[in-house]
Amino acid sequence: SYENSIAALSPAAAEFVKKKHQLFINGEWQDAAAGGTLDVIDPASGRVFTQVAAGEQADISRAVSAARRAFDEGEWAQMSPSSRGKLLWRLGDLLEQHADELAELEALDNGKPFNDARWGDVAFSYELLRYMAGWSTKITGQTIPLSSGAPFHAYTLRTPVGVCGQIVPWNFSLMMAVWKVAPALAAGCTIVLKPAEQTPLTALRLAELVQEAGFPAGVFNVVTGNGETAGAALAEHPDVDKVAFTGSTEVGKKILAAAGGNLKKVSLELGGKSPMIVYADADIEKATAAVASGIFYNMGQTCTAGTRLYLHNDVADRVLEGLVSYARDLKMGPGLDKSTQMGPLVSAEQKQRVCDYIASGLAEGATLLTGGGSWGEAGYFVEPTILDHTRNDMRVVQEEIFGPVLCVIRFSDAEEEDVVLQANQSIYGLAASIFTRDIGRAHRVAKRLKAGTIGINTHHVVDPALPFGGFKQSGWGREMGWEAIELYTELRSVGVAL
Ligand code: TXE
Repeated sequence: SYENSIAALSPAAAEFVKKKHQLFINGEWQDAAAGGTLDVIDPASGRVFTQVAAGEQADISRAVSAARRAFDEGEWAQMSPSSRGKLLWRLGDLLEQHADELAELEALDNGKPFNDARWGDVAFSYELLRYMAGWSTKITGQTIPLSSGAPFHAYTLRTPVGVCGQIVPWNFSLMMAVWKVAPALAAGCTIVLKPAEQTPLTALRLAELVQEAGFPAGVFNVVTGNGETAGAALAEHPDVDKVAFTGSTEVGKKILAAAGGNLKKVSLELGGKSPMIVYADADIEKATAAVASGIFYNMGQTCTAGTRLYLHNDVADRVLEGLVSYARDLKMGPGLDKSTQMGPLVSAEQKQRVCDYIASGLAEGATLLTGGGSWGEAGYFVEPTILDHTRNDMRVVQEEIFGPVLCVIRFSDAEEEDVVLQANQSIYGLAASIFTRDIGRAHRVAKRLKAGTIGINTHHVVDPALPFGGFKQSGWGREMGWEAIELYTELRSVGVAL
């Protein structure tokens, strides 16, 4: 129940939840100019448990001005790369010190299992901060011999892009924020962060920790609020130099249009419909486990979720038997209950969307192997669901469901070639995976699949050092690794007449 969820919070997390949640602008906590608030809902019970400020255009403008001042003048603009790196490392340490509390906030706000939040979202966030701390002192250009042989000493100079608007979703709220915040700070940028309206809490706690770490005022600002108001105002603001967005492809296109006003730099991490191909020669036990977590991790609300399983006929029964028993054994419950393996979806809207997709798949002729709809009396739970005998022309196979729904498409020996083409038949291209013991085939297919991240005998491949992003309508640019630093810097060519 709701009371049980709240009672399960540690004193530190409970104290944070009870606070008045304001906007963080120029190092100060402030109400929204218009005074509005948004309800925050516990998805395990459907009950409102707190409010946050509803920032709008005026608040975005205040935050952008603060970020502009911090970028152009003062301590941050003068700070040495090594001091920036130290601050980032300190922030990583603070996240680790408060890891349980942050994981509880994420589990309450988003619904995900506490252990996934603690060892997935939060641990990844502090490791990424440390990884990016290291880049602070290694952002270099090149010296370039001129092709004309002209008497010039020429070199490139890489400097921070400026004020960054960062708009993030609710599926990994803290982690999506840190994916963007860490490289931007390492590069020397300043930030206005707009978290998702469904899950604003960890971004606000992050702001407290940024302050505690000792970042100068105005370097990092958080404006909570709705997408159409606060988010849109940030994407179109003429004094923002770069916008980074993670979310739906539909909104990604709006961000792009809004950014057109001042042609700010844009990076987008959007939807996916990632295929997993299991060949007959795969290690079936390992492949089954990887496919199961490929689809069901985070209740399927993962942009890289393996939602389309292309499964060789010869091993289909064994794999499906394993997947069905995995799905049926998942312990469902509120994220704050430490024994929970599968929490609710984030919102009533998301639950409805996913249930409608399951119904549409069945209406188009899929066979239900397990699951099929909502679970429990309260909250936004959806059972882990497997739809067999789906086809590429079905909506469930083409559109992003963003829930725990696996679509199975079987193939035969004769279709070995065709299956790669089918896997590529999507407007998306975020991730893909191949399960086989044939090393030649694994590398051949890895090169043909049109996706930004490829797993061979594994599905979720993600690390602070590995560039992450999408082909096609899954986005623009690559986050993490050195490539993230490129997103947050501008390159100058300098020529010195000798
Ligand atoms: O996403 P939105 P929603 C997909 C997934 C899901 C669907 C809808 O398929 O079912 O999107 O989810 C802000 N200008 N993904 O509606 O709206 C919004 O406030 C500026 C995949 O929640 O894209 C939030 O902060 N900003 C995805 C952020 O955009 C706007 C993760 C994401 O919300 C805006 C989430 C606007 N006009 C959903 N409208 C992934 N790639 O992982 C909204 N926002």
